[in-house]
Amino acid sequence: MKGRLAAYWVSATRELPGLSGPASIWFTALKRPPFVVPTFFGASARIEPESPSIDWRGKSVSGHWLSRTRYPSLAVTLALLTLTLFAQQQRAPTTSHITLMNADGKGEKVIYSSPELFEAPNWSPDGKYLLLNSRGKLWKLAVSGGEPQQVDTGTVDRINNDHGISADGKWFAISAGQMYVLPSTGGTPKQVTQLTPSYYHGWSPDGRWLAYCAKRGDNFDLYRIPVDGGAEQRLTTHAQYDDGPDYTRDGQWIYFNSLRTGSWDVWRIPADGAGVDDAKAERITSDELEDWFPHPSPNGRYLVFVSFPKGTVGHPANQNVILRRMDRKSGQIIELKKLFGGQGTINVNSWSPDSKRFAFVRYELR
Ligand SMILES: [Ca+2]
Ligand SMILES: [Ca+2]
Repeated sequence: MKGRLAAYWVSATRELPGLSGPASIWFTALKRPPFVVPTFFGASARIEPESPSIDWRGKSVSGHWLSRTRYPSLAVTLALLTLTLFAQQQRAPTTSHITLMNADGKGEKVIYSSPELFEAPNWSPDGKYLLLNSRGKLWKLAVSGGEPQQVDTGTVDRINNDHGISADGKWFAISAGQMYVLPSTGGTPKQVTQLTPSYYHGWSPDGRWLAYCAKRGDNFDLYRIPVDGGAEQRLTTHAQYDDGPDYTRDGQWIYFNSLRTGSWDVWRIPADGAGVDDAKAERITSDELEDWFPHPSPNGRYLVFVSFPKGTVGHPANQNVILRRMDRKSGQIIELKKLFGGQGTINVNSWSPDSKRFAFVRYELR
């Protein structure tokens, strides 16, 4: 097989840095894997032999979906793509405005603006700081302002925007291919999952479980796993894409977003799973907007989520989106703010512990 010319098709099925829609490239290679090729979107792809698969899909460190097909499939080869540069460096130059807002949409306050890409604030349980990711690292930013302080995450970098804080404030969960837990004072992360991709989204209020989105086979579903490690438990089985699980503070429910009706909507399931054929899954929103990342407020009253225009694929960056709020009792939905953002704006729970405010990031092209 040495020297056989092979053509590879590399495509992004979700957002790419600086691009708003799917993109793809062709390249050819005259050698056997492993080798590294540059891609037009600025990162490089590492091609490795592994199994007789002709399709491969994975999630880069910055949350960008990539897939690959070898064509023609003359040999047994698997392409394994690894972004070796921080993809956010290739994203269109944007300013990140880390912003606080009252639960009623008023009182907007930017506490920090940066030419760097900052994403996905969590509000600490003591109310004092936000936890964000930037450049593959983890950062604390005091709610009172000042400069972000980097968190020591040992040898784990390429941390994406799926992170969170335990209810007692002592631990962080991060996603960097696998999920890890580390002390909130910084330190060596302990790997929790055994399979990738696994994207943290919620920490059960009793501290025992991490809920996450994972692709196993061809299906994206919700899973949970004991924080101390162990076997993962599947919570949904529907063939369509499910993402963004977040717990209610009473521990009863997991809210998430799903494409199972053909439009991204908010759904919920009991915290221990949707049951046979997802029979216990309840649809919560049902309009034509594409709703992502519902976050229950600690007092149980509201859900805040981000809505993309109808037909938006995935949760790309640099979109005109709407932060919306549902009253969980009445079901009424109101618009809190139209903004430029999407990916990075509110991927994980960002409510203040007193439920009076929440944090988000909006972006501005430079
Ligand atoms: Ca699914
Ligand atoms: Ca919808």
